[in-house]
Amino acid sequence: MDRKRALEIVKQQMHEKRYIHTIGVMETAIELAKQYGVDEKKAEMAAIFHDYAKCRPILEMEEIIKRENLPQDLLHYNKELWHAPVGAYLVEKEVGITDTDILQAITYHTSGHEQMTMLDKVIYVADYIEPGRKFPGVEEARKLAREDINQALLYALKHTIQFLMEKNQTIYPLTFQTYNAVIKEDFTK
Ligand code: DGI
Ligand code: FE
Ligand code: FE
Repeated sequence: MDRKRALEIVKQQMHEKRYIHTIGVMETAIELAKQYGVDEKKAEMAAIFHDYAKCRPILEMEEIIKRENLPQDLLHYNKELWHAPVGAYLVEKEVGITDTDILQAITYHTSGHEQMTMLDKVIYVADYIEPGRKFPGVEEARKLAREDINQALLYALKHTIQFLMEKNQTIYPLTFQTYNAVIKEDFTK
C-alpha cells in the first residue's frame, strides 16, 4: 500500500490532532529506520497505523479483547493500553495488512515486550519523540535516539514508568518486563 492511501485510511479514524501526531511518528520512524538499518517501508506503514484504534469506543475495544482472545490481563489495566493490540487486530481485519512485523510493532507500541525487534524499537521510540511531543525530557530522548536507540528506549520506558507512578497509576506487567529486558540487554553487552 502506498503512503497516500494509508494516510487517507487513518485520517478517517481519528481527530486532526491525532492525525498530526501520526504524521510526526511516520516521519520520525522513517528517519530512525534509515539510521538503524530497518526496512523503511515497514517503519512507514507501522507508524501510519500505530494509533489506528486510538479513537475507538472503550466498549468496542473491550469487546474485541474478549472476543478475539487478546491478552485478557489487559482488561485489568489502564484502558490506554488497549488501542495497541486492538489496533493491530483491526488493521489486519479492516485494512488487510498481514505483515507480521508491522502488526507486531503496532501491538507492542505502548508496552514494548521482552524481545523487541529493531522495527518495534523504532516505532516505540518514534512515538515518544515525534516533533509534536512536548514534555520535560523530550529533547534528551531525541538526542539519545540519534546516538543509541536502546538508550532512547530505556529512557522512554523509565520515564513512562516514573510518570505513571507519580500519578498513582498501575503499571502493566509487560511494561516492567520490557524495562527489565532492556536493562539486561544493555549491561550484558
Ligand atoms: O497512543 P499515544 O498517546 O501516542 O502513546 P502510547 O500508545 O505510547 O501511550 C498511551 C498511554 O498509555 C500513555 O498515556 C501512557 C500509557 N501507558 C503506557 N504504558 C502503560 C501505560 N499506562 C499504564 N497504566 N500502564 C502502563 O504500563
Ligand atoms: Fe498509541
Ligand atoms: Fe502514538
